Formats: sequence, C-alpha cells, structure tokens
Amino acid sequence: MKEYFVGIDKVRYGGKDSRNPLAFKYYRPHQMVAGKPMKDYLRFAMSYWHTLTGDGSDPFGHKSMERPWDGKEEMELSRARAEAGFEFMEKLGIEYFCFHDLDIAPEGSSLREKMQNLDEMVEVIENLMKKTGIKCLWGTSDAFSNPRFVHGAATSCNAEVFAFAGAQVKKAIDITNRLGGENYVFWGGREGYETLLNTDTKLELDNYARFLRMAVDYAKKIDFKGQFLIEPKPKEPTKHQYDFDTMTVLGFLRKYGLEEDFKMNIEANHATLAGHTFQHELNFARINNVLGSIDANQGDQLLGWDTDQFPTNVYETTMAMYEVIKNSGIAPGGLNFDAKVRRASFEAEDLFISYIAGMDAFAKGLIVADKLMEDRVLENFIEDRYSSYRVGIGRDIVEDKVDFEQLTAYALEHDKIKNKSGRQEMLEDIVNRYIYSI
Ligand code: XUL
Ligand code: CO
Repeated sequence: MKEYFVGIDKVRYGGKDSRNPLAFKYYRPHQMVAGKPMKDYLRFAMSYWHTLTGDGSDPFGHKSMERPWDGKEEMELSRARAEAGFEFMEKLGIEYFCFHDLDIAPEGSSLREKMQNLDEMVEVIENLMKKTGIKCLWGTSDAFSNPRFVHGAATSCNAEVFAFAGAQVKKAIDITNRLGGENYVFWGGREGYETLLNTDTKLELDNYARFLRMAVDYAKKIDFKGQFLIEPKPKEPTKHQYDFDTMTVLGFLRKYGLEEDFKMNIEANHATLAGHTFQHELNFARINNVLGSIDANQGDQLLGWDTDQFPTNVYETTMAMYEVIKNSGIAPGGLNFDAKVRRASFEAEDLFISYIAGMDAFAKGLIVADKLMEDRVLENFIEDRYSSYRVGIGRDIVEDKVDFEQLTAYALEHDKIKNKSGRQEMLEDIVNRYIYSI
C-alpha cells in the first residue's frame, strides 16, 4: 500500500535522555506498571477529526495544514485519510481510534447518499482494521456542524430535526457496532441554549432524555455491547450546554432513570471550562462509578475557550492517572487524544511529535502516580486526616447512629475543638519531588 508519511519510521522508545523528537522518552507499551503493561492502562486512541480532517482553519484564516492527502476530494479523499490514519497509528503504536460519522465519509446531498457513503467507507476501515489489528474505541455522530442543527439536535425546537438526528444517530450506532466499537459517545453538540427568551428548557430536556432512551432501546435491539458515554462540557458552542459537568449530567440521568446506561467521557479542557480541574471531573466520575473514558487534551490558562491542545502538563497527567489507577484502569474506555496541533504547527511531522509528547506525558504521569500510590503518600495522609471518624462520636456519625439531639449533647461537653493543618504546600512539594525524580 502507498506510504503517506514518507521519511517517518515506526516510533521507538529512546529513553528519557533521548533528544530525538520522534522517539518516546517514557512510553514503553509493555513495561509493567501497577500490575499491568502500560498500554493497558493508557489505551491510547487517535481522534479521527483532529488528526485527519482538521485543516487548521480558524475564524481568522484558512486551512494551514500540509497533509499527504491534499488535493483529493470526496470519496477518494476519505479513502486516503483512512489509509494514512492507519499508517499513522501503526507507526505510533496506537491501538485504537475514535470517529464521528462525518469524519470518515462525505456528507453527500441527501441522508440516503450520506448513509451509502458511510457504508462504503466502513468497509474500507473494516479491512484496514483487520490488516493492522487496530480497534475502534468509540464512534459518535456529528449532529452539530450542519446548519440544520442550528437550534440543537435532540433539543431542537423543530421536531423534523429531532427525527433527522434520530436517523443519523441510529446509523452511527450501527456502524460503530459493525466496527466492534467498545463505546459510543454522546457529546452535547448544540444541545443547550443561547437565551431563555426563546427556550422551553423543560421540553428540551425531556426530549433529550427521550432521545437517549431511544438510543438505549435501539442498542439493546441490535445487541450492541459497547458502553454508552456522555461527554460533559459547560459551554461552547452554546452559551449554556445542558451536559455542563459530571454532576449535572448525573442529576439529569438520575431524574430520567437513565443512570444505569451511561458513563462519562471526561475531557480535560471541558473540565477547566466548567471551572473544575481535570482531576476533579475524573474524581467525581470515579466515586460515582461512572468513569468511562478520557478525552486527553489541555486548555490554555489565558484563553477562555476549548483550545484542545496536546496534553503536556505532567502535573495534570499525573493526577489524572492517579484517578485512573484508583479506578483499576479505564477499560473498555481509553485515552483519546481529542487534541489538535496549533495552526502554525502545520507540517505532517508535527502530528507525530504532538502525539509522542502527549503519550509520553501520560506515560510519565502513570509511572509517577503508581509510585505515589505504592508509597501511600497521599493515602496515609488522607487516612490520618479523617481518623476522627474511626473512633468515638466520629464512628457513631458514619455508622448513622446519632441525631442532632445526641450531637448537641456531645458538643456541649466537647466545645474546645482542636484542628490539624491540611499541609497543602507540603503535599504539593512531595508530588513535585516524585515528578522530578522519575
Ligand atoms: C467537542 C468535543 C468533541 C467530542 C466528540 O468539544 O470534545 O470532539 O469529543 O464529538
Ligand atoms: Co471531546
């Protein structure tokens, strides 16, 4: 088969002192960490959209990316992107990919044509999967780009659009199923609102729940074994996205009795847009048993939007992998690089360099998090911090044995309270030391 990324060989491990931008410094797929080969914790995936279809255009300028498929159009373009994508993953040793329906095939001029294009491309991708052993982490549907979705898809004020979105998502579930997708993602797209002056939020949310219920029923009908995931995001493209953050989504799912059918796909940049840290969202998903998968990227502290940068902040990747290890891994989810190269990093080589940087940042984060846990650095501190709940009145509280009157009787006898320091700076310094020493 034609080679697309000519001059770039299979990326190898060069060791942490390597100066080669095209070598891994930390990622060694088979190195055992926390009882598993690294690759089983990380389960890296390529995002089809940012890697193969993103062209660098922004509101101020045109396409900037130079790609080996430039000049091709329609189905020929889709085929070239697919072949190049599998070569890219093979060269990086990435075993999964994630895609939107619209990433893999041209939209065509009707729904029927779109579905035919999809079928044709799914066959091409199926063959590439067989040849390479690369798998589908998740599929999803782009129900936000086309102008028909200006008011949303499942939450549109227009029932015709709701119906169209249903047909589109059904098809996306079908093709994800055919490709053996281990998950299916619902990211809110334009499910949200701009102004309450024209919005019936109650009807929109009821309809959104109806839509998700139809998806659950359909998955059962076709025996789709993948995990359904919702990807929270607080804003962008709408001012107020309904799937604001993990706890908002959980409240919504519980209200409509859908909580058994969905987990979360946590994206770092969406967490920070919501005013949370990446670790906060992972932690709240984990403690509620809904940590499903990760969209790995990072935002920019000085910019207020979803910049989708490659994740290179080792402090964040460490704390993220800390949550993943505590969750005993993330399978059948994985770590999808929902990240794009900057507009000025337009050479094809930049794609490789960026993925390597992201993979290494997470590999290092995994190694550091494992060491922190092995030494029980935070565990011991936290255990001690809450030790008052293991004896006396504390034990009675957590065993639900006391009420306000008993607490009052106790407090009247014990009102000279002594607290202990939280030692935040000491802990931050310890985490830094672990990061520096590995
Ligand atoms: C948008 C975003 C999407 C989803 C898939 O912010 O993250 O790419 O991950 O639709
Ligand atoms: Co995402």
